[in-house]
Amino acid sequence: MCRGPAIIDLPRHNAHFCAEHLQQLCRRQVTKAIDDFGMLEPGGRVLVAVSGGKDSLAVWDLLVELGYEADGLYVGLGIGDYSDVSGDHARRFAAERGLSLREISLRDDYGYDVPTASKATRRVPCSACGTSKRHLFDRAAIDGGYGVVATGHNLDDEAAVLFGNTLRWDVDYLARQLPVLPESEHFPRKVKPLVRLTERETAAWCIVRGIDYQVEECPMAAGNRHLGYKATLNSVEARSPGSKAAFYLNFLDKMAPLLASTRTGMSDTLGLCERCGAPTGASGRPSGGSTGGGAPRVCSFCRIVEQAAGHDPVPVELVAKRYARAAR
Ligand code: Q46
Repeated sequence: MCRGPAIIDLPRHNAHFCAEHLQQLCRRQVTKAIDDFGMLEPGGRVLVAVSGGKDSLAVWDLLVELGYEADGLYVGLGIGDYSDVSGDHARRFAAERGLSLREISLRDDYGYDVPTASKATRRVPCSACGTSKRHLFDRAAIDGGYGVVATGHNLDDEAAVLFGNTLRWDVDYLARQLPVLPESEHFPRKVKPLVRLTERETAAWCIVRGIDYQVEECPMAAGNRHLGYKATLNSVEARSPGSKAAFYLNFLDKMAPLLASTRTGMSDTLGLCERCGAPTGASGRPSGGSTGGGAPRVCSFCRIVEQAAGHDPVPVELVAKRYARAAR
């Protein structure tokens, strides 16, 4: 770009970048994503879902850089050393920059962790984990007066999900695969400002910005089929640079609008959980009907708490090995 020393080549942009131009590229792509999809109001307040990995720390850093009032929330998942190290990175990042980081611990605050939840509920770890995180981020945002939750999903993540949804022609999921999910009475807006950046680019952002992050893969991810989709897309990308971005960004441009009419307003059909008051699609007697007949309406998060909190803690390795075997 400038004849300065290059630190990275990005074949999809057909160029090499120095540290300064790489940062410009990242800021530009995030600004474009925010503007194109109306993710945030200028200078707006946002809660960042922080995992301690490169993407969540990069999105937090970029949002602060771009002038947003961005606070972090870290949810301790209790996945052994992986969670300990991830939490340390999140805390150090916030402390070094004087940013506000709130923490919730599944084990200390709710009496369970992800491996135990997986065993107790017989769900794959990522399902129990995802339900827990979604519930806690939504609740923290609403309680804290944040209208928006930002996550670190990047172009590789979104392209892999799109690939999976397309392989199954899962029209419901395809219709909802947007970088912004609008706020509603019960939910904050969810935004993904990194959708125009690949994970290699967010890693490079962290390196040039001096951000230490959790480099290990979550030990529970072994059975996660998105890793396989990512590998497939990477091999296409290696032969044809730019394919991954074209696949996902052209879907947003050309296909998502065609699917708009099939998008259903989910929150219209939700009831309220009798335990915690959160919106839920679970069936059961209507809210406020506790004296009536029928099973209580209980959300997935409260069901996990009920089943997992009384269970003996399950070692990470036990669950990780089981799902790694199942994935082979
Ligand atoms: S942390 Fe949780 Fe991921 Fe680990 S258990 Fe699966 S979902 S892989 S983002």
